[in-house]
Amino acid sequence: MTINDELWDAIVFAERGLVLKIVQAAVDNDEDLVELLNNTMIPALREVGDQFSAGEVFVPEMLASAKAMQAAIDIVGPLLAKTGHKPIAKVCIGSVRGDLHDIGKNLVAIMLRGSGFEVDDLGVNCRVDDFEAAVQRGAEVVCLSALLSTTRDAMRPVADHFRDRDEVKVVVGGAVITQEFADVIGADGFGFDASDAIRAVRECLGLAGTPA
Ligand code: B12
Repeated sequence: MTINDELWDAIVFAERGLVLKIVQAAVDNDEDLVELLNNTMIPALREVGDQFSAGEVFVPEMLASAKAMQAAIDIVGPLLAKTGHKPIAKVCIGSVRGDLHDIGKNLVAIMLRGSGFEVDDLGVNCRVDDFEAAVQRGAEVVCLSALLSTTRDAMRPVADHFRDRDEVKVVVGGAVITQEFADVIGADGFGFDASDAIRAVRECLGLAGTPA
């Protein structure tokens, strides 16, 4: 696993300008952007979370690192999302009620778009009605994201709402979500990270095993 130490430090210390410079150089040099995301950027932000847990940094520092990360994703995202194909299906995604974390949700949306799905991104703090409205607009899969132990229970009413609707699938994910939790609330799928989200969405649409 290759870790870009300079980019790691730039995210941890929230040096936005430096983050942008390094990521733009990676794009210009045709580096593997998925590897950069998975091996450096995401773990660096996780490190900030660990420092927050340990009381070494506080919300403002966590927010500054998140902004630096989001700025980098704004460069990388459109490149990952390029697809010339006709959409496979329409899905919607949102962070559940009470949850304002959106970096992981945004990444999942980018990767789904890059894998040929049309994505209706509902943003953060989404309620059952927001997901229902997206289904009315044509979403076949409802993707829910939660990062807090206190907000993951907000997935339950959404799963309950769509339980008897065979034509709508519910896929859940986020740092506090496990397969076990997904089973307990009766979700149709669980994805561990952005690539696994694609697998989960394809599987619940019966597309497993076919090429993306
Ligand atoms: C950045 C950050 C923030 C930023 C968010 C900015 C933003 N725009 O998102 C800010 C500063 C606003 C913030 C606020 C808070 N945060 Co915060 N935050 C983080 C941090 C450091 C990184 C999260 C992140 O973006 N990770 C990178 C992304 C790429 O990873 P990800 O979100 O996990 O997503 C991946 C997978 O989970 C999955 N995935 C995500 N969604 C979905 C959806 C589907 C359908 C699927 C299939 C997969 C999937 O794929 C993604 C890509 O690989 C985490 C630490 C951590 N270890 O997660 C804490 C963390 C989540 N925060 C935490 C806390 C406590 C808070 C606050 C309550 C702090 C406070 N006292 O105010 C508030 C809550 C605000 C709210 N109401 O939501 C705790 C949660 C603890 C818990 N178990 O509940 C953490 C774990 C930090 C810690 N170690 O204590 N936070």
